[in-house]
Formats: sequence, structure tokens, C-alpha cells
Amino acid sequence: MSNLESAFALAKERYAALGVDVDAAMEQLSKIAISLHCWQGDDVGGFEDPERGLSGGIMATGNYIGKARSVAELRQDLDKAYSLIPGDHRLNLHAIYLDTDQKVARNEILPEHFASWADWGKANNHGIDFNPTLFSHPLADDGFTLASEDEGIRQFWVEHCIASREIGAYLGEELGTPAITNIWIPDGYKDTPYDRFGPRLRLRDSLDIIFKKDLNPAYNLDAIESKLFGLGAESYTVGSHEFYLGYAVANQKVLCLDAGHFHPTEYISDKISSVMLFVPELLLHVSRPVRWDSDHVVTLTDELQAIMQQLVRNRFLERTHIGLDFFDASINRVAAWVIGTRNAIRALLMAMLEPHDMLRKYESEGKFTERLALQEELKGMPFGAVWDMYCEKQGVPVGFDYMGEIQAYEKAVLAQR
Ligand code: RNT
Ligand code: ZN
Repeated sequence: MSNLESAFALAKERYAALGVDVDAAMEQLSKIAISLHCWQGDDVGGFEDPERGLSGGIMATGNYIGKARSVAELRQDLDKAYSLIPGDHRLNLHAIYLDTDQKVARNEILPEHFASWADWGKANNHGIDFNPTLFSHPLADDGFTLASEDEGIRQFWVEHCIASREIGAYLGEELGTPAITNIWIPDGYKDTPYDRFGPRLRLRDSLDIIFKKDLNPAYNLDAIESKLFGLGAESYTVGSHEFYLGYAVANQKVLCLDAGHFHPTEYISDKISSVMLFVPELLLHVSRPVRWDSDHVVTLTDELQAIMQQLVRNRFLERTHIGLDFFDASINRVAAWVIGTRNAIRALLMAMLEPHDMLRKYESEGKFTERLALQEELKGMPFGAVWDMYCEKQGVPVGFDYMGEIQAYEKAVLAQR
């Protein structure tokens, strides 16, 4: 027996003593697809206009070598990242990542501009999700899009979102798995507004028009993403949590919770069990806010574990779409994907290895001392041996071994750009 096998055998015994079936957990885990966000590969730049900088209150900092400069380079980097992550996963695309030589206005994007992505998804077994891009554009530079008072601007962005839903449906049909098309807008004010209601009325009306046409839910599902504030929109954000929660409940849309979009001491893990009573499905933007919505690479934090525990304990995985949302330009971008995604999967596995029956029983019986003791003991369980075996079985590097491949890729590919 190899070291890996014997460590796994011992771990399996330890978990079995708590009534946990390790093989069943690994089997369950292999069916969960995480949606990797394309925008980690090029600092949210996109390929619509290479000259254009970021706007809309989001920002990537750092200048590490090797940023992807074309669709081909981005796919090459993504392929590398997927090869180091156990399981089959999805891709989350933004509209500015279209594949065409022509200049196409945002309100004129068509499925054909994403046909090569559909082909790539098919060839590599990736479902694809989609996002209209309502930032980094002259018509968004005044800080308002779907909530703008300017009819022309509002109409332009409504058309962009309608076109995006059609592209989502196209991708969903091509790939045989629904695209989650997620709308996030930057609309808000730097300083205290007089009117907090008008923009929200306009946003609601814009959404109503955008969602008017029914699309087949087997191809496209609509999601909406709230935010507390953005850079330059510190005083007021039109699309707040209350706004979108209300809209999603009233219209039965997918609610997107981004881990960085709340007050720093407010956690999305505790929102999941409430919102799931009232919305049909959930989209998560798994991110890591450090003091603010900084979009750091996801690490194995208590909050990451708490999020995954909620999904597993309440059997919400079937109604939840897990997407990632971080962008760090100060480290190897391929490694950022690999580290963040592996952590999301690791946290899921940890949640699947909890002794659910024991914990529930102690709680129901009011045995809170036992509950506390067991929860603390779990932190020392040989979970890493199960994770290593999972990676081995899925044919990806075990532990830190993936770093060698990243370094080789950096030397051979990224450093040549
Ligand atoms: C911005 C939102 C949004 C973006 C992506 C690029 O604050 O989190 O999800 O990060 O659309
Ligand atoms: Zn987000």
C-alpha cells in the first residue's frame, strides 16, 4: 500500500466510527460542478476593446506576468487550470469575452459571437454560464445603466440584457445544461442622493422588460446580484440586497449572493437557509472580502466552510449554482483559479464528511455540550487524507504537487507573452 492509500484507509476508519461513509461523500462530490469565472484570467478586461480600462466600481490590482490577451490564450490558461482541479466544471463567461474580429455594440451581441465558446464547452465537457456586461463602457461611465434617467441609456442596457439572455439560452441548448445568466449592475451614487426611490422604480421596470420573454428553463435561468456599495458608489446602490431579494421572491428568479457584497461582519452563510424558503434557486459568487469587497482568491476560511455546510446539511445543492468571483492580478492567474476552486471543492468535501446524524441528534436532545465537543473534534479529523485520495482518483495532482505544473506552465507559456 502506498502512503496515500494507508493514510486514506486509516481516515476511512475514523470517519466510519462517526457513521460517515467516505466513499459516498467522494461520489457525491464528483457530481458537483463549480463555475469558474473567465475574468480571473485577464483582470476583468475582456476582448471587446483592449484599450478600455475597468469601470463600474470593480478593480483588479497587481501586474503579474502572463495575462491572457486573446480568447485563445484565455482558453489555453483555463484548460491548464481545469487539468489541475478534480472533477468536471463549468465556465462563467461575461459578454465582453465575445469571439469576433468585428466591433460589435453591446446591444447587438448575438449567439454567433459565442459559437466558438459553445464548441469549446462541448469538446471539454464544460457547461457555460453567462453575464451581460454593464460596466467598462462609455454608456456606463455616468454610473447608471438599467436605472438611468436617460431613456436612451436605459434602453441600450435593456437591449444588452435581452441579447444576453438569448445567448444564455443558446449556450444552454448547445451544451444540454441551462446557462445561469446573471445580471449585476454598478448603478449608484458616490454621495448622498436626494431620491432613493426613483432609480429603484426604474430598475424594476427595466428588469420587467428584460424578463418579459419566457425562455425555456432547460436552457436559460435568470439570476440577479445585489451589492452593498462599490468604489465611487459608496452612498447608495440601486440594486441593494432588499431590492433583489424582493424582486427574486416576487418573480421567482435565481438570487445571487456574492460573499463580498455585504457589511464585513455580515455573512452569506446565514442567509442561505432563509432565502431558500422563498426563492426557487440560488447562485453563489464565492469570493473573499478582505476588509471590503476586495475579491481576494478564495481560501479555506470558516465562512467558506459555513457556506458549504449550509448547502450540504439542508440538501440545497440541487437548487444551488456555485460560481466563483475573485480577481487577483498580483499572483499567477492560473494558480489563482486552481487555489480558489480547489478550496471551494475541499470545503464541500469537508461538509459532506460531517457526522450529520450525530450532530442532529445531540441538538434535538438538547445535548449542547456534546454538540460543541464533537464540532471541535471534527476540526482534527484526517480530512486531508480523503481529499488527497479524491484528487488521486480524479487524476489530478495530489496536494502541493500541482505547483510544479504551474511553475512549468508559467515558464513555458506565461513568461513568453
Ligand atoms: C461586482 C460583482 C460582479 C462582478 C463580475 C465581474 O461587484 O461581484 O459579479 O464581479 O460580474
Ligand atoms: Zn459577484
